Amino acid sequence: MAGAVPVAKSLKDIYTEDALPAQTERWETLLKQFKTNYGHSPQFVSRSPGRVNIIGEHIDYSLYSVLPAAITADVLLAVSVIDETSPGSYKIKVSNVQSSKFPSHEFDIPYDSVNIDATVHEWTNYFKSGLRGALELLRKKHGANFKPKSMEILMDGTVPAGGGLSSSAAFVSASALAVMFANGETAVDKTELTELAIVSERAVGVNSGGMDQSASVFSHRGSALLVSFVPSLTARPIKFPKTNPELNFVIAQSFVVSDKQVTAPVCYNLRVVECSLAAEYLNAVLNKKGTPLPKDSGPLGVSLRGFHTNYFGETTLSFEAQLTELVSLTKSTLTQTSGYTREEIASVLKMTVPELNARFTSTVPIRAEKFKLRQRALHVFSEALRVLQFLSILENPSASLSQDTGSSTETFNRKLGDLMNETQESCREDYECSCPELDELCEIAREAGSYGSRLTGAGWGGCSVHLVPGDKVDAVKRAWEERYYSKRELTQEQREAAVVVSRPGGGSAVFVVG
Ligand code: NG1
Ligand code: MG
Repeated sequence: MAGAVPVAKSLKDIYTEDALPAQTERWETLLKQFKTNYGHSPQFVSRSPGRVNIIGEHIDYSLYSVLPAAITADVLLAVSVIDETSPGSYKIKVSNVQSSKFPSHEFDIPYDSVNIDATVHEWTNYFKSGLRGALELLRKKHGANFKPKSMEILMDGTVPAGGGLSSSAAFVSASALAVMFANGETAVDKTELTELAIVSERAVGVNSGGMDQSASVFSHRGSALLVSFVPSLTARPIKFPKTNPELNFVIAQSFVVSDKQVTAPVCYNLRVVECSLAAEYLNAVLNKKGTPLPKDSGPLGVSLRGFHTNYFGETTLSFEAQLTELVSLTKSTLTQTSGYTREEIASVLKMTVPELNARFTSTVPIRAEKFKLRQRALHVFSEALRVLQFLSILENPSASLSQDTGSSTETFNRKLGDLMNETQESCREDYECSCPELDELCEIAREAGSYGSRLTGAGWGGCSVHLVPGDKVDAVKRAWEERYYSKRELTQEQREAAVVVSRPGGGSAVFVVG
């Protein structure tokens, strides 16, 4: 048992020391604004942070472990339970501190269903998807006739949207948590909350994996988090050893906005489909016993991890050796570098094209002539391997340095950084989820002293993450300013938010007001 979401007594329980002054001011403004909007104080605030992914990109939906960390930026929902129901429905009033960008809404929601129109891009959809997930859980606990409470909500979100720092998962997790708490669940189980947030977010139209919601809910201040999905969801805090100079994760915005909901048919959702098709294809060709892939918790019910397990069965090979073998099997089996048509894949899977479409491309719309199974599988297996290697360097720094002669801190940094650089190359070449601006930010940073630079999150824009020793942070920032940010038309606000030196923050929490 991972335990319950903490009920914080003070903001010190939530934020790192350097973030406290600004956060205290922000919370006071939120509580005041709530009073202005609704005429009384909120009863509680639910909070869930964004995250930066350190390593393990686009492999969570293939059910391989990933290593994210929560950031300070978060979603706050100030909430009050109200007594405004009608016989068939309850009321949800939602407003946002940025009211010109995110207009207020009042919903009368029927007791039996929460309607979400994923084709309309509407900010409150994320709240509704958290609401829907939480209600499913509440009904499982209290019976099908459970009647949710009416609520007034004011949101303040500081995670940039479409920026690869997972604003959506922070919003969905904070919403589900708020609904649970408002309905009397004062000890919300972290695993239950995460699992429901993962499934709920798919209702908004993106077939996402489970990394973001896990990072948002489970993170511990000062640690990254190893999130694993097999055999079940687990999250383990991972400390970074102290080095001198201290290592920092620096996050830099590209200001290329990639809205996953809009681009999903040719980007994110297409990759999810390609990975599942690669799993089926490899299984059909390589699994001589002909055992079908096991149904799993990935978005399409079959995953590369499922193929992996099916292929090796009981084995004495180490997990690293298995992944290394899978990389070479992919190269020798999936030889078509230009991709595979639906007809080619269907014939290997012994199904018709309509059957293939019904099974893999009907629940989420995608647009593609060819599916690049080779490149996608190569990225996934090699990235899963890099996560393991990264972890073993972190957990056993002296072993990984034993044959080295130079300064041990320097070698440690270089080894971690090299893995992050390899991730970026794999994302650019094989997964095709980078973009020229992200590549440029990485190039500039490396030249100015970053050990490892890569995109973070889904990519195609958004943020990048860089491993930079404390004495090089200023030089890297200056280089970006001169060579990247000064060449773009940015508002003062964007300029100020462009680069963040991140300390791993805490996960979801509830704060009782009063
Ligand atoms: P972002 O783009 O940061 O929301 C997405 C997925 C993750 C993961 C990463 C790529 C959602 C909610 N999240 O993150 O599950 O697959 O891309 O590693 O879609
Ligand atoms: Mg997101």
